[in-house]
Amino acid sequence: MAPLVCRLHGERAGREAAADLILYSFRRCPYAMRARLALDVSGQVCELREVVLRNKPPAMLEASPKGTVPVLVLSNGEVIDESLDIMLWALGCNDPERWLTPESDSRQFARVDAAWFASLPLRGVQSWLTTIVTSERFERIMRHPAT
Ligand SMILES: N[C@@H](CCC(=O)N[C@@H](CS)C(=O)NCC(=O)O)C(=O)O
Repeated sequence: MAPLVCRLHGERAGREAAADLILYSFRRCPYAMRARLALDVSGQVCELREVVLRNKPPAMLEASPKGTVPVLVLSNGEVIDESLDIMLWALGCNDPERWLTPESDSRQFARVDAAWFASLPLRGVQSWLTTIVTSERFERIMRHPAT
């Protein structure tokens, strides 16, 4: 069966022509989530290969023997197997929303102490974060691959 190709940036997800990038991912893995978000915001089109962690595909282990997701395989065969590096690679290609140059780093505490985060005089960051988690993009990168 042809691999499921997910257009991470765009309208559709479905079976399409092969993409230049392959992303081995696990939908609920936070590391894979952040990689998918950065790839999406940067406009990359990936072939999304959802992995069952207890039964990893041999091709993924061949690309990255350490066996964690996400793993991004570039068109030149280069492998990026750390989520932060995938984010930096994607945003280094294209960062239209300026994720690499945020106003403040305090957004990382939003989930740790929500009341404290809400009390900060950072309306721009708060509304930026709300925009992300309520966005169509977030919904898209969290969509179950089977749907
Ligand atoms: N430092 C890695 C951590 C990735 C990671 O630990 N992913 C977990 C899933 S959330 C994983 O693949 N674990 C391997 C396993 O459960 O077999 C990254 O940021 O990409």
